Amino acid sequence: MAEFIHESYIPGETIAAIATPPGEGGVAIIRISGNNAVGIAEKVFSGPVRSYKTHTAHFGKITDVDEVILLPMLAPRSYTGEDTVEIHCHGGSLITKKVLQTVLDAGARPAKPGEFTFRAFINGKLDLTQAEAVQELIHAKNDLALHAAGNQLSGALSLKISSFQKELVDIAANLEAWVDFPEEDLEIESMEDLIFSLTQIKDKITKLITTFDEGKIVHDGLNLCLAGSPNVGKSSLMNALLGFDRAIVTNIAGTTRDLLEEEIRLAGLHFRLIDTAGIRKTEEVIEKEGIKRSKQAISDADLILLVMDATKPIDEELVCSIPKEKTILIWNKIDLPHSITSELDFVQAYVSAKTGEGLELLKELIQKIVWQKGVPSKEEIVITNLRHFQALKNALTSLEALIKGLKQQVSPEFLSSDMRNTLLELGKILGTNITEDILSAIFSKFCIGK
Ligand SMILES: Nc1nc2c(ncn2[C@@H]2O[C@H](COP(=O)(O)OP(=O)(O)O)[C@@H](O)[C@H]2O)c(=O)[nH]1
Ligand SMILES: [Mg+2]
Repeated sequence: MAEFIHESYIPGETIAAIATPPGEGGVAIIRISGNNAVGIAEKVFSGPVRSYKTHTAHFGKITDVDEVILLPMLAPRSYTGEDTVEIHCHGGSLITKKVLQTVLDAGARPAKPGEFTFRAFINGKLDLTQAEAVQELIHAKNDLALHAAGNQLSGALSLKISSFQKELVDIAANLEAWVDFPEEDLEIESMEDLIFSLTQIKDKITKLITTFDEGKIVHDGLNLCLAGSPNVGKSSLMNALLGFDRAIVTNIAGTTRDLLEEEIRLAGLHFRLIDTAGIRKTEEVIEKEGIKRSKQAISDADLILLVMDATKPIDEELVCSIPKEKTILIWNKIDLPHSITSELDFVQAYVSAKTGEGLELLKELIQKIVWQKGVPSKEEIVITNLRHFQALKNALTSLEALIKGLKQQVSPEFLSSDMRNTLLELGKILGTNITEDILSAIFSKFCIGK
């Protein structure tokens, strides 16, 4: 079991790690943070590190290892809020490890995954949503995810949550006064005001919660599944959409037997494009299993690309089995003489995987349909994190109980306990009132050096 960060956390203890990804590159960065970062850097570096001004770069040597640039960033103006020194060395994996070892030998402790960001959080440089945003920024797979993470890092979500908290605290003050002096009956008028204000906050929280569906599209991407009879050109279309030959294409029916998955970016979003085995009746064992998987992929898909061979009659049974609401019916092979006569109640597109004709229109159509599902605008604050979603839902449940209780004039103690729970759940999002193991679980998802 992974050791929790907080269990070994000693404030100010100096830690070090390689902050750049493993492998070879132009430059690699070793990061040192803690009370003794400067002292340790001075031990291993050829120059007088203690005399350097903060945020200045210095060329010199790490004894017997490498020529480097050294960059001190002193507290509190650093990522962690502690004294930090970065050593930029040549990006060979052996050099990098040796520089790190030299630093460790001089007295630093190896940092745990996420420990730099953990310290930034502990030292108040970032609240929890911002710390989580760092992680999301690193792993963002599309423009919108990048933007959402950037928004969150700049504190937009925190601001929104703390504005809810502030409004609630104001109301709580009224409520507590009433709890303390119940003999002074709350006037009906102020009671109605309270309910009104609480309902407004409730509506805002509800609105934020509903962004989670969009947030999931941004964060996780969507499944696009290519389906259809054998030999209609599903694999050819996969390759054409990707722009390289990922799937094997032959004129033999039953070529694709397993699911093939590849990531594709369209219009600022990312999709998992899944090619499937063509659906037909068969007794062949491998193909049969392939078809079973195709059917599963079709039912899991967010959007089905049902491919038809425009030169052939359609397989009515297959077409009827596909859910229309989440499907684009694609007539392929329109470079050949074809006849598309049937009246089908599907959104349709006409392409040639061979010549590329119609592909741009198809991409636009996919975009349009996905957008209708609700893709957030860049300005909108969306919830992309399950932890935030759950805390907001819990906050909403308590808030609803509070409003109901007020309306039914239940005993004041219940009201203040609902109020406290609402505030507690909102606080969890920002990282106040949060247990240490939850904290560690969040930060342990980070990479070492972050
Ligand atoms: N003329 C023409 N042939 C195509 C087109 N798309 C696929 N094919 C051919 O149709 C055959 C089956 O293609 P494939 O992609 O393997 O179909 P799948 O079984 O649905 O994956 C191959 O011989 C392809 O070259 C197209 O748009 N035009
Ligand atoms: Mg195929």
